[in-house]
Amino acid sequence: MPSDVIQWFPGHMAKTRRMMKEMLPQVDAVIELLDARIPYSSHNPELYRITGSKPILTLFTKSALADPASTARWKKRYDAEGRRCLIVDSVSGAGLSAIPEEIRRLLADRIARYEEKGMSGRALRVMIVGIPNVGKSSLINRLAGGKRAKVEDRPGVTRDKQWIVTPGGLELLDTPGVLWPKFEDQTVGENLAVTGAIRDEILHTEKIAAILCRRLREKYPTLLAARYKLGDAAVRDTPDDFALLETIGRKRGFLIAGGEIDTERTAVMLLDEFRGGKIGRITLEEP
Ligand SMILES: Nc1nc2c(ncn2[C@@H]2O[C@H](COP(=O)(O)OP(=O)(O)OP(=O)(O)O)[C@@H](O)[C@H]2O)c(=O)[nH]1
Ligand SMILES: [Mg+2]
Repeated sequence: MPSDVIQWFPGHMAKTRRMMKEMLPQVDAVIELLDARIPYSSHNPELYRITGSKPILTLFTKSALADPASTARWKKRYDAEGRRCLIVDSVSGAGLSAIPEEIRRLLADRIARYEEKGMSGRALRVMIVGIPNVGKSSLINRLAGGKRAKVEDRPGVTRDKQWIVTPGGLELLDTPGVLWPKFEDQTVGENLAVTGAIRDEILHTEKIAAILCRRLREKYPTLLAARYKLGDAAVRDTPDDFALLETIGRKRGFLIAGGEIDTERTAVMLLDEFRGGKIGRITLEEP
């Protein structure tokens, strides 16, 4: 992965880690958002160590963009490991109504203790964590009703922590997205780049798009062929990923002076269409 991406992490990472540790004693539970298209790459490997014994609810979010069969496999894996998890989508609203109940179930002991102390009805405080652009603020807005937290389709929108009260008796702590580099694994960096968790300004767009071509060719050749009218054979037999990107550009008529293909424009288009779910419901990694 581009080394400039990795250089970008440390200060930011340390600051958010500090904030998480500082706020942890004030919360009853943590909601971890995983991007259903990349559940492994979007998981913070340090999270369980940082949160210690705090109950965690994992949400596979953006599930409307992910391959439903893959998401079901991920959920099965998490269930088997005894981790609480739900499949949700904050745009369609799918699965969201189960969250407050699941939190209450997770915190049954704590709620009972509050009741013993005559503190029944006390709001449950939940910290929402996840990589940049995964949908933390979108989720909070859906649960709270209305546009309470700022949402944009780029990483790094939420800059500081913010408490938001929901009608369902939850107080949610929005946090800035944070990337946790898994240095040993280049695929993780690629997955984060392709799905939009890393600022596009610091990425080599054509390289990332070529990587996406490869991943789609390997796992979803039929969807790729159908979207760009390539024919299954062309997808299968095109020798290199950059050539495939060029073929897609030619099909779309993205040409520059001299009849050359505008690969930059093709790359931006391909990434946009993938992120917008236009190619199909796609998951890039399996449990
Ligand atoms: N399809 C789909 N899009 C989603 C979902 N959740 C969020 N998005 C989109 O993803 C983009 C980022 O959403 P945010 O809620 O701003 O993400 P965030 O995690 O708060 O991002 P940062 O504050 O930058 O860390 C927006 O374009 C949302 O509309 C989801 O469940 N499904
Ligand atoms: Mg946000």
